[in-house]
Amino acid sequence: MSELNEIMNPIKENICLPEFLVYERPDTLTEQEFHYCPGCGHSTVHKLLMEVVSEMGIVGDTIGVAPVGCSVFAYHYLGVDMQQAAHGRACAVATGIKRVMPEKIVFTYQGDGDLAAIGTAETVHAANRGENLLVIFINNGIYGMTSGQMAPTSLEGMVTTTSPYGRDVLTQGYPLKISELLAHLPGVYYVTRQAVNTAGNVRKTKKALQRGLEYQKKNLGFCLVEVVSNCPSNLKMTPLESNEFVANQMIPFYPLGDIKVPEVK
Ligand SMILES: Cc1ncc(C[n+]2csc(CCOP(=O)(O)OP(=O)(O)O)c2C)c(N)n1
Ligand code: SF4
Ligand SMILES: [Mg+2]
Repeated sequence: MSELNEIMNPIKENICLPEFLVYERPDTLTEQEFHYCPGCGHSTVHKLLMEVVSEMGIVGDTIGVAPVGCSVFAYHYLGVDMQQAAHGRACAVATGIKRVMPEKIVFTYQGDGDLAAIGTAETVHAANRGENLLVIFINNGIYGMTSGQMAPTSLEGMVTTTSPYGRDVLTQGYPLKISELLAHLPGVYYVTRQAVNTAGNVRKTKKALQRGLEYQKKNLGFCLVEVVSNCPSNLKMTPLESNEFVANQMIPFYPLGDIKVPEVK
């Protein structure tokens, strides 16, 4: 055994050299194992968000609000101060926190069932008031946590447990483009839609999160980062198939890129 250790040690040491380092978990992510299904975009966004918080050096100044949805246990993973909110109420809770402690950096982390259904009113009014928050909106087109019911964001024709024949827009309405809707409001400073289905998109999502937090540091108003994501379990797909679904079905309807970009002054 000790011989084996001797053989292995130089290799281990080499692997730890900076030039061999491929990835390092940010110190802002706790060591708690994610409960998310394999391939779920929530894990990627958690990781990116905590990388940004760590790189910006704002861990002690950041407060997150996570309501109900698959990310209900976000407080187990995100190593910043976290507050749980009732389903749909994240923007209302975050408004209170930010107004009491305006020097803190406050974000919400909300699913599409949460933000675009039960919490639409809170979100629209917080945006319209220009609350100085970063809202992170995970649009996977479905109610993930409760086994795949139709969300306002589900695509036309999409089969879900509550639309077994496919979403019929005549009776169930059209998929709701929250980002475009909020971008019209004067209190909203920055709106972007990104995705985490490819390495390139992951990098762009990280940049968008960083911009959202930096704008908040400067008190510039309401920022929304929508992330088009996947739900392999409820789509009954492998992680790879669900990423193809994002690329071929979701992104054509929810095009990626900045929707409201601050003017360069
Ligand atoms: C007041 C209230 N209504 C309904 C529910 C049931 N519920 C829990 S999570 C959820 C939907 C979550 O979907 P989404 O926000 O899209 O998050 P995802 O799980 O897809 O990430 C619903 C309807 C609840 N917990 N509380
Ligand atoms: S049910 Fe869907 S959204 Fe929830 S953890 Fe699993 S893959 Fe992710
Ligand atoms: Mg969802």
